[in-house]
Amino acid sequence: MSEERVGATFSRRDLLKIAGAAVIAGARPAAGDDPRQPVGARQPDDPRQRAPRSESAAQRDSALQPDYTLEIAPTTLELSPRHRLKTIAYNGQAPGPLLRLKEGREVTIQVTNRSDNPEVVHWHGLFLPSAIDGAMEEGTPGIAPNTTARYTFTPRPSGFRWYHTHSMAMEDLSRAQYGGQHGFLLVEASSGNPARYDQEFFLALHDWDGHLLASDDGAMNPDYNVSTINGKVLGAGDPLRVQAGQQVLLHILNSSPTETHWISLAGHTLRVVALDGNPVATSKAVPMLRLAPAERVCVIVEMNNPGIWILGEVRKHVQAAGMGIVVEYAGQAGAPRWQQPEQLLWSYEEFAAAPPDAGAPPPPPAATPTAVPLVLESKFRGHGAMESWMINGKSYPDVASSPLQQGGRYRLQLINASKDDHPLHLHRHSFELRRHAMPLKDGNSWTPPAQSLQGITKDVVLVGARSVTEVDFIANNPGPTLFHCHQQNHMDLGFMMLFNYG
Ligand SMILES: [Cu+2]
Repeated sequence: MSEERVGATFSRRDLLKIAGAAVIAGARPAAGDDPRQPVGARQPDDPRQRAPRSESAAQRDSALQPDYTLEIAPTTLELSPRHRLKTIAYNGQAPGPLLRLKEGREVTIQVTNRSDNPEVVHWHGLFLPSAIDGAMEEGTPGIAPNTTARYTFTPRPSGFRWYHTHSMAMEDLSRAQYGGQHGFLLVEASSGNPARYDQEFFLALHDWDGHLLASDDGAMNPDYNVSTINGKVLGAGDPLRVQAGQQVLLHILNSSPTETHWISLAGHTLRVVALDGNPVATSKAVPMLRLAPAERVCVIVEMNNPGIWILGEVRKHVQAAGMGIVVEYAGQAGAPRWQQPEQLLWSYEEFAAAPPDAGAPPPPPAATPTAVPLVLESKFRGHGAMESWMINGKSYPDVASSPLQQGGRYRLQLINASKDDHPLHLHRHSFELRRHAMPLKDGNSWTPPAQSLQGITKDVVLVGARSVTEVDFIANNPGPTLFHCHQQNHMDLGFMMLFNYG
C-alpha cells in the first residue's frame, strides 16, 4: 500500500537535514504552526518573537514567511444536504484555496500535514526542480505526518495550473487523488492577461465515493456514487451569477482520480482559448469540452442567452450523479434548463495552427527529434484484481529509464496497445502535440499523416485505446522527471517511469 511505496516515514531530523540542503526549507515541529493564520500574522514560532539568533538564520527565516499556507487534514465535505463525505483535503475544503501567483515572482507555500500518512504536493504544470516538483519518485521529500514543509519557487510558465497529492491509493478508494487533495493554481503572466473578459470562474470536476466494480473481462475498475463541480452536486452549491453581455472566462479542471468528463453549457457555445493553461494557436467555439483526468481547458463564454441554465456533464448518468452547476443570469428566474447534445464531440486538432498554404515557402527545417518509443500495455492479474500496467514490457520501478541529453529534442511515441484510453502526464516540462489518434496496426506499426500538428502545448494528453500519439519536448529542465498515466489506478499499478538527465 502507499506506506510501502513511499518508503519509510520521515523523521523531523530527516526533514531538517533536507531543509538545509534543498529548496524545501523550514521543516518544523507542527506544534504552534497554525496554517489558518493570515499570511504575515505573528505566530508562536515567529522568529521575531524568539531570542536573538544569528543574523543569517534570522534573515533566512524572514525570507521564508509563507505567502500561502496549506493544511492537509481530515475533513467532512457536504457534497449535498444528503451526502456528507469524510476525506482528506486542503484547508478543509475541496477544491483547496486558489493560489494566484505571479510569473517570475518568488513565492513560499507552507504545507502542514495533519493526516496519518506521508504526503507530498505536486505543482502540476510548473517547470520546477525535481526536489520540489512534488513527486517522491523524483526525489521530492515526503512530508511526514504532523510536520511542516515550505516550498519556495519562482513559478513559470504563466497559465492555469493546479496542485494535488502525488501519493498512492492502491485498493483504498478514499485515498490520494480519490480524496479531496486538489486545488487551482493560476500563474498570472508578467505581461498581463491577453484575453479580455468581465468575470472569471474556476471549476473542478471530481468523482467521489468510489468502489471497485468488475468489468466484462473480470478486471476491477473504480466506479463512483457521486460526481461534483467544485465539491457540490448540481443544485447544492451557489450558481455562477452572470449578466447579459458579459464575456466570462471559465478555468475548468478535471481533478477526477480516473474519469474523463464531457462538459457543455446549455444555450451557449464555449470558445476554447487555452489547453492545460497554454494558449491555443486557433481559438474556436465548440459545443462541448472533453477533459481527461488532470487536463484543463480555459474557455470564454459570451453571455448572450439570458435565462437559468445548467453547465454539466453531457452524459446523462454522470449529470444525474451530480456533475453540474447552475448558471444564473441577473434578473432571470425559473428552473434551470438543460439541452441534451446528441453526440460527444471533441478533437484537439481543431485548435492547432492552420496548415501552411500550398504555395507558401516551406518552413525552415527543424532539428529532427530523437524518437522515444513507449509501448503501453496492461497485464491481467486475475478475476477480482485490478490490472497492472507496463511501459515497454516493464512496470515501475523496473521500467528502464531513458537517458536524455540536456538540451536535446525528443519525440515521445505513445503507442497504446491496450484497450483503455490513458491521460499521460510529463512532469516539469510541457510538450507539443505533433500527431494524434493514429490507429495502431498489428505488429505495433502505424501510418503517420502527411502534416504534423503545430501550436498545441500541453502537459497531459489523452491517448486513445489502440492508437498512437506523438508529442515533442525539449529536455531543458535537468533532473529526474516522472512520466505516468494520470489515472490513479493505473499509476499505482506500475504505469510510471522516470526520465533523467543533467
Ligand atoms: Cu492509464
